[in-house]
Amino acid sequence: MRKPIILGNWKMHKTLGEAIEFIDELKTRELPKSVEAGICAPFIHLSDLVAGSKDSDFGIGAENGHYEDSGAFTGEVSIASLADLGVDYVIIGHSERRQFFAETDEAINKKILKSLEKNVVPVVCVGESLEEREDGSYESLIKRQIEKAFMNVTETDASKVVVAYEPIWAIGTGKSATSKDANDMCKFIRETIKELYSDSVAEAVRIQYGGSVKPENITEYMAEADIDGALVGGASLEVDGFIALLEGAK
Ligand code: G2H
Repeated sequence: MRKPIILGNWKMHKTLGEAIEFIDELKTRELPKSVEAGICAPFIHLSDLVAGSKDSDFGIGAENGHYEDSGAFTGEVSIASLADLGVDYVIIGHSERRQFFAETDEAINKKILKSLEKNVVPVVCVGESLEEREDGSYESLIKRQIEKAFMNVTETDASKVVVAYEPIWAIGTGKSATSKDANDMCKFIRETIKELYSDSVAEAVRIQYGGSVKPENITEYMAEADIDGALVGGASLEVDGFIALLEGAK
């Protein structure tokens, strides 16, 4: 049985004050125990959010991280230092990072390996563009992204990875994939993981859908057999909305 996991991805939203206000409010609310919950926030908020969420029912994640422990990488934050801070998750290879910051499959793989080494749960994003969807190359692309992401990840570690399937054409556009389309791809990802590892790893790995998920459509996605949760941007920015997502996923 895979525990559903709902993660907010705040992207480049909220000031520190707004972020703390959100966490303080969330802590006062009853969250469904059957759903794992987390908020992934900008780097500068993480120290306060980790401290502020102690003894709460939700975790805190980063939206990126560097695979080197330290060094001359101006502007970067190491996964090692995120682990030291007590961060629970790190989003890796989000399409916005692949697209706007030239993040490669090779770098994504190194980040996943580092997160596993440091006991931070990697949430690795894969997904195709509208063009790739329409020209039919999307399955081979997703397969390649998964194979490269999991390179050198051991069988024991593989099931700790969370995969987020986020078709680029559905991100922040209001145009969500149908639950059937999303499930077909999550199933395809699971089959790819099974080919790489085993039945038991494939059955244990949690696969989220992401792209314009909101309280109104979360239940539909969660009803699908291969969708184990969601990575949510816009709809995770308000406490009520975030809780409605958790309720819809239980
Ligand atoms: C996709 C998603 C969060 P949104 O990027 O990762 O954002 O829910 O706003 O489409």
